Amino acid sequence: MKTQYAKAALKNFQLEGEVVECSPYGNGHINDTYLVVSTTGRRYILQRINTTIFTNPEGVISNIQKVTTFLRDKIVQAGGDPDRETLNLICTWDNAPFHQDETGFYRLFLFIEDSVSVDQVRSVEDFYESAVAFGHFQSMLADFPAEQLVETIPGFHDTKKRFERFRQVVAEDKMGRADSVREEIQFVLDREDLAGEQMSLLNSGKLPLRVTHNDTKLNNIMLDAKTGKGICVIDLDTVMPGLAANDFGDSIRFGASTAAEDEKDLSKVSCSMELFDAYAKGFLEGCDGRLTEAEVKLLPLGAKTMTFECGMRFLTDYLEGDVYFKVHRDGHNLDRCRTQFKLVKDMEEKWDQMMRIVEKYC
Ligand code: ADP
Ligand code: GN1
Ligand code: MG
Repeated sequence: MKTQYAKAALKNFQLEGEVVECSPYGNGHINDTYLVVSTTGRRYILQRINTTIFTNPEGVISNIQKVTTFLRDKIVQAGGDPDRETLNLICTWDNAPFHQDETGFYRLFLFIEDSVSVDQVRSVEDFYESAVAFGHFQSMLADFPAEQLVETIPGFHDTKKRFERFRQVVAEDKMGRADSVREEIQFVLDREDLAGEQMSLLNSGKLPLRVTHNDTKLNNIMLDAKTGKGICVIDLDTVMPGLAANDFGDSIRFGASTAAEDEKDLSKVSCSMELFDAYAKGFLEGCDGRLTEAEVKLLPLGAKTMTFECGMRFLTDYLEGDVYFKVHRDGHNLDRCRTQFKLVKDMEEKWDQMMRIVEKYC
C-alpha cells in the first residue's frame, strides 16, 4: 500500500520520462526509501520522511537545500562532479523541494550512480575511505554558517538528556518489558558518568561546536563501485551543530564492529583495533588539520559515548514498544542494544590501546 502511495506521489516531481519501477530500497532505520527507474534509464531515490521523528520536515528539507547548495559550489570549484559527490534534490512541477499529501511528506534525489553503500566493511580500505570522506565532509562544512541550520531533532546527541529520558521510560515500563531486561538496564545505570562526560566538556567551553553529520554509519556513505573511494555522504537529515568526536564515534560503533549491528551471537561482536586505527587515520586526514588537540584527544571518548548512547536508544525503544527504529523481528531492538553494550565493554577493555592509536595521529 505504502509503495502505491509513493508511486502516486512521484507524479508530482520533475522526473525525466515515465516511471518503470518504484520499489522499497536500502536498509535505513528511519525513512521509507524507494528506488525509482524511469524509461530514460535515469534513476532516483524517493523518500517518505518519517514525520513522527522529524516533526519539522520543512526544516529538514531547508537544511538539506542549504548544505547541498553550499557543497555543490565547493565541489565545482575543486573540479569534482556535483551530481555524484553530493545529494541533489529534484523539485516538483510547482518548483517545491518536496511534495506533501495525506499519505506523507516526500522528497526525490538523483541516484548516485556507479556507487555502493555497505552494511559491513568488505575490507580495511573500505573503512579508511569512508573515514576520509566523512572527515572531508566536516572539513568542507567548516565555514558553513551554522546559525542557518534548524536543529532537526533537538538534543539528538545530548547523551545526558537521553539518559534522563531512559530512566523515565524504565520507571513507566508501559509494555511491561523491564523485568526481562534488568541486566541491560543496570548496564546503562552503571554508566551515568559516561552519559554526562562529553556534555560537560562542551558546556565548559573546552570543545568547539561544529557543523556535523551526526549519523555517520557506514551505509550513509556511497563508495565508488570501481575505486572504492568514498564519493558522497548521504542521509543529511541530522546535519546540524554537533561535536567532531561524535561523527568519529558513530562511525566506529557501526563500522569497526566485527559483526552486524543486530548480530544475535555476541561472541562474534568486538571492536576491531585494526579498523579503529584505519578510521582514525582516515578521519584525521579528511579533517585536514582542522580539529583542535582537545578534539583529537576526545575521539576515543566519542566512540564509547556514541556506542553507549545508541545501545541506550535501542533499549529505550524496546521498552517503549518499538516505536522509533524500524524493526524486522521480535526483540530486534534488544538484539541491537546487546551488540552495542558488548562493544562498549570491549572498548572499556581496549581503552589504553584506543588512546595510543589516536595519540599516534595527533
Ligand atoms: P534512512 O534515513 O532511513 O537511513 P537513507 O537516506 O540513509 O535513509 O537511505 C537509505 C539507503 O538508501 C542508503 O543506505 C543508501 O543505500 C540508499 N540511498 C539513499 N540515497 C541515495 C542516493 N541518492 N543514491 C543512491 N543510493 C541512495
Ligand atoms: C538511524 O537513519 P539511519 O538508519 O541511517 C538513526 C541513528 C542511529 C542508527 C542506528 C535519525 O540511522 O541515529 O545511530 O539508526 N537515525 C536517526 O543504526 O535517529
Ligand atoms: Mg541512513
